[in-house]
Amino acid sequence: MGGHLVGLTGPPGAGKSSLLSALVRQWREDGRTVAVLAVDPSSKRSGGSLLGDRARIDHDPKDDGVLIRSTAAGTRLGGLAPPTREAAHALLPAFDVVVVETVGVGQSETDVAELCDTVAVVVQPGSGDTLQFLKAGIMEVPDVLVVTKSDLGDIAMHARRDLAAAMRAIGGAKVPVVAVSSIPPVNGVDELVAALDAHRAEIDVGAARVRARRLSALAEFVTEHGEAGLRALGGRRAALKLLEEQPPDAGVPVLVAALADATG
Ligand SMILES: Nc1nc2c(ncn2[C@@H]2O[C@H](COP(=O)(O)OP(=O)(O)O)[C@@H](O)[C@H]2O)c(=O)[nH]1
Ligand SMILES: [Mg+2]
Repeated sequence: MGGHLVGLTGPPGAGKSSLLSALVRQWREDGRTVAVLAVDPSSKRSGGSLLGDRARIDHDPKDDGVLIRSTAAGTRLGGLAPPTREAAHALLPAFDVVVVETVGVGQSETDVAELCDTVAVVVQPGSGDTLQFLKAGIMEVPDVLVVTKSDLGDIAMHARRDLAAAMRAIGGAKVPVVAVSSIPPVNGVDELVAALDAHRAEIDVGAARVRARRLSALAEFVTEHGEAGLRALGGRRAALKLLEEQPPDAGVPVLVAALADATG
């Protein structure tokens, strides 16, 4: 079965990279190996200034139990490129935890939710992120919610309370809301690790992986053949059904063959 595929997503500046430094340290202390694929949208725009002051994920470069890679965003706004999905699957047998870190814009949240076993959505307190989050309608995405910068005190506690209330209101009361501080004194990271593990323990990872593989094949097909290709197959739902009738690894060739039938 391999490792645990974790998605970490949230707005720029929310504290994802800083949190990953603390998470990687915690996982290594627990004796787990970790790979991080950081999807970098800034390469599409002028320089890195879009994202302002950004922390790096710091780790011991001599520790071969940790692998950190930056990868470019996909063609769709913020979406995951097929090579990123492939890399995530390829790393899973070799690492105990594989994290895909994305900036939460546009398509990326739903892509990450499709790919990963467990998705943590990160918001920072007092930034209007909470409100954004409610408006954006991505509340089905998180398996765990993380409020960062808990060292800021009351505003972090308020954000935590508001998010918990919002989740209860949509029937998501069982989604834990964890507050963390990633700067010393680091706080809440062990609680977050426990929440991620608890989620993994309660899902059917095998079924999630099969579904993720099929959705990856679908995304790859759309990258190659466009929305027109998808329409020729009768739409997204019909294309997914074609994949579901085949073994999990049948993948893109199934759709390409169906496209040839449909257009030939
Ligand atoms: N006070 C405080 N600042 C933090 C914390 N985590 C991150 N930051 C700061 O928030 C800014 C953005 O953090 P970064 O990790 O780069 O966010 P990312 O864009 O989501 O990866 C940086 O200046 C960090 O030093 C925290 O727990 N407490
Ligand atoms: Mg970052």
